[in-house]
Amino acid sequence: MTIHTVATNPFAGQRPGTSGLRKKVTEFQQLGYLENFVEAIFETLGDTRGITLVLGGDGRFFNRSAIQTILRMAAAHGVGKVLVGRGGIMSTPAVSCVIRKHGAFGGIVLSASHNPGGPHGDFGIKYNVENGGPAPEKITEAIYTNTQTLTRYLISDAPPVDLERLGTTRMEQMEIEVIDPVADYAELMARLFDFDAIRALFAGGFTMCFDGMHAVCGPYAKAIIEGMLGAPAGTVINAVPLEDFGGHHPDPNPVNAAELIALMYSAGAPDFGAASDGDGDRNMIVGRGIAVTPSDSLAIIAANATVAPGYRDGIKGIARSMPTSTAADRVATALGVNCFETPTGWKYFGNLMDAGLVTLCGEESYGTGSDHIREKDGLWAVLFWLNILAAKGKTVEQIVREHWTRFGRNYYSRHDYEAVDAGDAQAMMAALRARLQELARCTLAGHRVALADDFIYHDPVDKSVVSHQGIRIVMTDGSRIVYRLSGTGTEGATVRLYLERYEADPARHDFDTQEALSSLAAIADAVAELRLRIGRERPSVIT
Ligand code: VG1
Ligand code: CO
Repeated sequence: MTIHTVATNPFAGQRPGTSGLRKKVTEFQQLGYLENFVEAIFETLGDTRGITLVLGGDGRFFNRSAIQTILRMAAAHGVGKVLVGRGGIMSTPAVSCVIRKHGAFGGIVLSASHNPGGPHGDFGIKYNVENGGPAPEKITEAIYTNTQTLTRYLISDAPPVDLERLGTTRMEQMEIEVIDPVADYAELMARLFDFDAIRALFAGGFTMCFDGMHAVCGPYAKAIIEGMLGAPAGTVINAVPLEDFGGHHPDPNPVNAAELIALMYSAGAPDFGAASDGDGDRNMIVGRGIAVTPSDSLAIIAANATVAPGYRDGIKGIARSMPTSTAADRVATALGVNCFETPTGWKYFGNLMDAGLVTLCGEESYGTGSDHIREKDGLWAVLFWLNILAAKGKTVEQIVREHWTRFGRNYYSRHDYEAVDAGDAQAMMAALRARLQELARCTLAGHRVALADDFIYHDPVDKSVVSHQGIRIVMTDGSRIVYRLSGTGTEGATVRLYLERYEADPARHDFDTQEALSSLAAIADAVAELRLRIGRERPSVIT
């Protein structure tokens, strides 16, 4: 085995977005593309000799070969040990859990999350730091800077490692341990939740369908829900991870998890439905005939948190991303704890959790989690709901309705305009930005504007400041319109429009969400000349 120094030239555009570097597989397959980015990570880390790293991915196409390349580069950089998931598989929350449990220096996650996979799909790579969470902005920016000045990378010519066999091998001086990707994670879940109560629930005939969407969560859900909690075999569907996710979008929302939604709205619906995404950090919660909005799910978990053993002493605080509905804020007020508003992306929650300021975090994009790790956690949210259902003995619908009766309902929806022309999207945002001062004094179709700004986040822990995190127009009655450009897409630009309206009166909790938000949607379109400027008649996805 020899370590080679390979000459290379920088690639443009290797700047990590909301969650790591995401590109088409074909872009990653260019000679040196992956190697350059990994080299930039190692250069950013500084002295990597003797450190322990965790490595795993969501099993999508290119995962295995990327793992072998990264192992050979880690060995060349003198890394002491790499913990790698069997088959190269490890969900994003499990990577976070393993980093923390084994005191690793950091980890590399290979995933493009909810983006489609396969030879013509997407691939992604993300670095996580010592606390188990996504690298903060200053590290991702340093990685990007390093990608722009690279002249060479280091790699060993060692042969491929057998990823199927558990146990330890060596490459150069580096130890490689292939671990069961589920074990540490499952053990953590069993400590957080009342598994006896959930087992009793299933033993009493409670029925559930978990859609693994042929993504990474299948093996985790099988082992925990069917294995440890005794749900009947077949409770987990689409459980085998496939390199192309069976040709589907592994995105757990009512549009992409259509099979599960159809089941949950049918006469033979089970009591509970759930799904997770490509890398296992997102979740969708569905009851019989009712899909729970992610923002509501966060609020409901917060309001009922103490039923779970891991949260028995109460929560320290809540954080939500800015576009996420304010339903959680109302729960925080009732509990007498703080609610923080952060930019989109899980990396902004890490400081708040490390400082002990918050326990629960959530995003409208089907992401919920807590300080048990430093990533959002799909299966965790599903188990939390199971624990709540077991403790309350009520249906999902009863729990949601009772929550609305107590706190009011935040009608909420996100409209995505995908793969639009990037120049048009940026011009639309720039035009809006230029009008913010004027908008802040407006009355729009009967709604008085209380605030119009481009969201700036001041991190209360490390005092860092990030700007341009989304344009928001907040009305005096609390209704909100938010515009953002996605930072995870790989084609053109994706415009996200977020709409929220609060309704306290239980007699008005039964409107169709889109109808309830239609006047706000019309205002949003008019103010931004949205459809006109991006040349689209309607959103590509509504969640
Ligand atoms: C999207 C979501 C954001 C989430 C991010 C990563 O980002 O809106 O809430 O944190 O995906 O999720 P964007 O920039 O496209 O809006 V995942 O499950 O793809 O890691
Ligand atoms: Co994900």
